[in-house]
Amino acid sequence: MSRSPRRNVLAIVLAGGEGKRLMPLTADRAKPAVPFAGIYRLIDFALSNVVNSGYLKVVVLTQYKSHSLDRHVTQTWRMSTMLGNYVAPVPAQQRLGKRWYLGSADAIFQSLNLLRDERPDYVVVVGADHVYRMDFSQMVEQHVESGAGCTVAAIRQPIGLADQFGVIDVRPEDPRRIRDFLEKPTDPVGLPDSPHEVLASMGNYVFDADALVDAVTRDATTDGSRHDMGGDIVPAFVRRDDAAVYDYQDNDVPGSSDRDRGYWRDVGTLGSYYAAHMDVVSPLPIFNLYNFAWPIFTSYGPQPPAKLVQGEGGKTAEVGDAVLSPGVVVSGGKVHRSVLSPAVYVEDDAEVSDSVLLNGVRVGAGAVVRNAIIDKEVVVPAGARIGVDIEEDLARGFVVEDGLTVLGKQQIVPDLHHL
Ligand code: ADQ
Repeated sequence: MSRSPRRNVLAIVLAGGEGKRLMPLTADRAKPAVPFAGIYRLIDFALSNVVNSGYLKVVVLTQYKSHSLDRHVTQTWRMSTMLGNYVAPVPAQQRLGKRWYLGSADAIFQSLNLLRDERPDYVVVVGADHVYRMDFSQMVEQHVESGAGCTVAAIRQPIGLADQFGVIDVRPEDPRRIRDFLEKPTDPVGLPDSPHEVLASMGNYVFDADALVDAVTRDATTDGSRHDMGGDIVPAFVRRDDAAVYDYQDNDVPGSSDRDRGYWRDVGTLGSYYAAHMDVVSPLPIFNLYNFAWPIFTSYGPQPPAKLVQGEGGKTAEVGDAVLSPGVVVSGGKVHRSVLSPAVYVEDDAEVSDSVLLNGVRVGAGAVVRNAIIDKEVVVPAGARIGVDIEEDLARGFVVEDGLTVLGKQQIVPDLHHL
């Protein structure tokens, strides 16, 4: 937990994102509610970071398909942790006309009453769809020292990904000041010392509270604004030469090892979502979920322990390099390099490899699942094959992307012979 001086900080977690590129996983849930590593939801990482940083006044701004997100935030963060009274989900309030939030800045504008009530000196604004550990109090200290009205957290990313991020250009004479900020540029320029990389915004910001209120209020009546934190608010601070950058590499989270210090994954696509899971599965995990000095809080309901048992045919379950959640049963099947979420059932002679199975997926006897992401409660019938033959997968209407076969929640697996 953070040991920095106590400051009057309100944390705002932006959790209204749609996550179109994660379809079909976001068909029924907001991106921050997408499950991760078996027992977590993406939002648990942002909320755990906020709370471990010592900030107990937290609001979560939700909108798009927020039902399962609200339920998770309420169950995990209001009821099952000691922090319950502090974390409040705030649905789109439609205070200002009958509309939902336009962009992330409008979400804050529509919730300005929360700032008036809490009267913070500083506001930490964070996204809810990344996997990482970060002590925001270290960023707040640098923000206070810098005297800037806005500080943006930054990390180096490959230049090929620049069109997914806000790209930061710093002053050569003062590398902590932002000279230019381009939201998702299509013709990025690499860093002087590393032309294949850019300095990307992590979508996490610290503001002087007054400066944030001014900025989102002014933005609300600005013609042509998309009312977006990265697209409109940060550039406005930069134009006034009032924006600083915080280098994530300077962040020192208690309990981090050399291997996972500086780990940050934007899990915005199916490929990156899958890759982040493989980081957790790897025998020496690149992202360490066992850092109890900086716990990631969650809840997953009343599940019994995971169990590996002999199948009916007497075969022993074979499991290696796998993450098993509570409620999992592997009965004589084989599981390798995979994440099994709560209540996944793998029957006799079934084989699951290089895959991510979400809650309650059932893999029938003798079925084969490879290179797949399978959403909640899908039943893979006995003997079926998924991720083995792309033509077969396409013929059955499955999403095939980034070399992965992806099935949506409760999607039916048709019998190939009846197509
Ligand atoms: P994006 O992630 O593309 O880029 P956005 O879609 O606005 O930006 O999402 C940012 C966060 O705000 C997410 O957590 C999302 O869930 C949430 N959000 C979006 N619209 C919202 C709304 N109307 N109400 C509440 N929450 C909302 C941003 C920055 C880039 C930066 C990347 C880092 O704009 O500059 O590089 O994040 O991933």
